[in-house]
Amino acid sequence: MRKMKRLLVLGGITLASMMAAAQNPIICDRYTPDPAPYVHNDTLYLFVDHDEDVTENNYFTMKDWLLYSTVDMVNWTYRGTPLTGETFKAWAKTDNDCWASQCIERNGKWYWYVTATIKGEAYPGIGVAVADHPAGPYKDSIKKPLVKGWFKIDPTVFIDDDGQAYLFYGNNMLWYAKLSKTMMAIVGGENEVKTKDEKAFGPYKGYNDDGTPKTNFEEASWVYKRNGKYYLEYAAGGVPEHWAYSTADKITGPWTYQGKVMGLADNSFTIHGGSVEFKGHHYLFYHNGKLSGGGGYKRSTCVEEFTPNEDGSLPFIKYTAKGVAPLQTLDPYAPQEAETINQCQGVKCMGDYTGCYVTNISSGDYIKVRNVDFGEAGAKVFTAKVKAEQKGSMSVRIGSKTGTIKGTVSIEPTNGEWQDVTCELRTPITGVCDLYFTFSGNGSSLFDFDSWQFSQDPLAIQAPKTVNSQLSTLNSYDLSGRKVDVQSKKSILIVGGKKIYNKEKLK
Ligand code: FUB
Repeated sequence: MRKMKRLLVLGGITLASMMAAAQNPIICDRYTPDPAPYVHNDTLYLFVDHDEDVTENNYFTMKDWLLYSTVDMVNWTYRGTPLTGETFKAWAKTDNDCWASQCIERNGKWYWYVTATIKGEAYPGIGVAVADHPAGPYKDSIKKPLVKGWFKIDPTVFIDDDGQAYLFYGNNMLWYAKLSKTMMAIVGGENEVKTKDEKAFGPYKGYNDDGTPKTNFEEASWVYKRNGKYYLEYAAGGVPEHWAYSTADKITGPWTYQGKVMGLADNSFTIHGGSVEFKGHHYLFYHNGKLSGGGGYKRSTCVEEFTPNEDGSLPFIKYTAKGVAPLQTLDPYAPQEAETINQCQGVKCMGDYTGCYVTNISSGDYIKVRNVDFGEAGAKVFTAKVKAEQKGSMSVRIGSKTGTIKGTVSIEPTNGEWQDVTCELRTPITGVCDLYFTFSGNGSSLFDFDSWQFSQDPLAIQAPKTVNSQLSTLNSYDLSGRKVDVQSKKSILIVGGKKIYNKEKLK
C-alpha cells in the first residue's frame, strides 16, 4: 500500500488529472464490492462488502462489511465498518468469506442480511444482524443462519405493499422465502425458482461438467417493485458476468426474461449491485475492478444514472468513468465531516457509529470534495479539527489538487486531543467549486482529520484550540425524520470561540 501511494505521488500531474476527472469508482479509500443501496428520507445509504488490499490475491479476502452514505450522489461519507465476521461468530467462520449483503429498514430497525460460511463447513449460510441506526451497533440476535446450504448466497430483501417481506438468494439456483414480521425468521419454508427456465431467465450458454445445461442466471439477485411490476435484476451469463433482469406480475413469479442491463464489468469477472430511485432519479449501482490496484478480487462500487423506458423496461446502461452529476451543492459554512469525500488519494477513513475521521494521511495525499457552494460574499476563514503526533500542514485548494492554494493551516502535535486549527484565506473563495485538501509534512501518519468548516467572518480566526474530545458524528434522524446527531445530539465544531449548533437537539 505504501509503495502504491509513493508511485501515485510520483506519477505526477497526468495521472493525477486523469484520476481527478473520473468519478467511478465512487469510493476511494477501500475496495468496495457488491453494493446494496438503500434510500431512507433524504439519504442514500450504501451497504458494501470489502475486498481486502492483500498482495497474494487469487481469491476473495473479505473480513467485514462497510457503510457509506450520500445526500448529493457525489460526496460519500464513510459511516464505519458496522459488521465483521465476528458479529456472526455464533455460527459463522469469522476470519473471511464476508460476502454479499443487503440492509433494509422496517419500523425504525435496520436489518442487514449477509452471506457467511458456516463454521466448520465449506458451505454458506445467510444471517441477519439488527440495529436501531443504519450505522449500528448491530447484533446477531438469533445467533443462527436463517437458511444454509450449498449455493445459498447473495440475499436480497424486499417488503411488498401488503407488508410481507421476502428474501431471495442463490447462485445458479434461486430460492425465495417469506420473512416473519420480526424479519428474523423464515416462515412457510423455502421455494425454489427454476433458473433453468429460459423464458424466465434467458438462454443458457454451455454445459456443466455433469452434462446439465448452465443457467443464464448466475447470482446477485436484486428484487424491487415499480408501478405494480416486480423486477429481479441479477448477474448473468456465467463467468464473466453481465447484468440482466426479469420481471413478473407477482412476487412469486412466473418471471419473464427481459434482457441485458449492463455489459461485462470492467476488469472484474463478477458484477453485483442493484438499481434504486433517489430524489426523482434512477441509479444503477454495480462494481468493477478499476480503482488503482484493483481487479477481480479487488472490486469497487460505481454508479450510473438511467431513465426507465416508458413501458417500464430498463434501458441498456453503459458504464462510464464519469459517473453521475451532483444532486445538490454542499454547504461549507455548516460543519462537514472530513470523511465526506468525492475522490481521494492515500488516506483511509476509520471509526464507527460514535464518529468517524480520516487517518493514514501522508505528504502528497489529498481529499476532493465536489460541488461546494461558497456563495457570492465568499469564505474568509478555514477551520479544521485535527489530532496530530507530529508537525504537518493542510492546504485548501480550488479546482484541482495542484490548484491555487487559498489557505494553509499549520498543525503542531496536539497531545492526543482534537484541536481546531484555523487560517485566514489569502483571497475569499466564492461561487460553486470543487475543494481540495492537500497534506504536507514529513512522511506518513501526519495527523487525523475529523471535520472542517469555512466562515465568512474574519473574527473566526483564533489560536489552535482544544475542542470536545468526542469525534463529530453525522446526523441521524429522530422519529419525525428530522436530522440529529446520534452521540452529542448537536454539532460540536467551535469557530471564533462560538459554538455552532446547526443540528437540532434530539427530543
Ligand atoms: O463478493 C463475493 C461474491 O462475488 C458475491 O457474493 C457474488 O455476488 C460476487 O460478487
